[in-house]
Amino acid sequence: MEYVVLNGEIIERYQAKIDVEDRGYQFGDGVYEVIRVYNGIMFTGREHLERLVSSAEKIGMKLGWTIEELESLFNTLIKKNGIGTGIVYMQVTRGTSPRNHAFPPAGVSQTLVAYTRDMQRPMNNLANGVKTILAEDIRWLRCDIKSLNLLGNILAKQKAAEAGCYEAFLHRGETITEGSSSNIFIIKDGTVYTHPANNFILNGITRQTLEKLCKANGVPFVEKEFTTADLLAADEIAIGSTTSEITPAVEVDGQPVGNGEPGPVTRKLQTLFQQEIERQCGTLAVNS
Ligand code: DCS
Repeated sequence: MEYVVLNGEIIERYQAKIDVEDRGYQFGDGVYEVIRVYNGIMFTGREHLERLVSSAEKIGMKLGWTIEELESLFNTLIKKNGIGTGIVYMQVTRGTSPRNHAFPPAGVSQTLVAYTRDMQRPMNNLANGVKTILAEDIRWLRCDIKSLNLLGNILAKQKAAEAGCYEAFLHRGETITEGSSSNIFIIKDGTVYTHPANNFILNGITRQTLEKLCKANGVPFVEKEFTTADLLAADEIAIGSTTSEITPAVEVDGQPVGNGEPGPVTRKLQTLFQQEIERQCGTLAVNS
């Protein structure tokens, strides 16, 4: 039996019905989060839920559930679905109302949906790294909002998939912003560089966690714009996201990154990150 959250309730998946005029379905008018689960425990759960609240506020929605209510609902869902290693996906839309671009009248309640999925850690990618391409960043100017509207991201990811690659690195003009579903870190002479947290990127929870870990462990970490040329000349490149953790990028547009193997700083970041997972969620099994 698979359970999902619909509004405040946990019900069987087949019983969950969304109206055809839900604004998430018609406009992508809502926000979402993906939280990693290790050993049945949400990793950086608070930070994700706080970002959900903040994404909602940025589009003029005051969430109809408190962080504590959401935490408790998702913990119950994880337990009921028997998730050990996986994810919780959640989205909140502006609700169901006759189609009209302007916000629905007061009193229309938001739609909250959440489900879990078993998802092993990407052990092969973590060990060997992944291939990537460059793609133009054609998204809107509020990439700091984790909006359901992902067309710009989808088109870039599809381009990567068609090239047999894992991720597309997006550039606005010459500036690298982020990946289609990740943040990007380049390493040059032992320093980690990443795009500043402004409206051009999503301030990833993985990114924020990594920044804290670097600062606490004496790894130089600098928030600064860098160009496609800097990226191609980097010693190492790492991708950071909830599902990818810290994944080495070993190729960009067919060119090897450094010597084409995951580098020592990336390995150090992976170790620090895994230690943080284990601190929050307990020891990880070797292959999951
Ligand atoms: N940038 C974009 C555009 C993203 O979509 C994501 C995560 C990130 C950065 C990294 O953020 P987190 O570290 O908080 O995950 N995207 C989520 C997604 O859509 N699937 O998995 C993660």
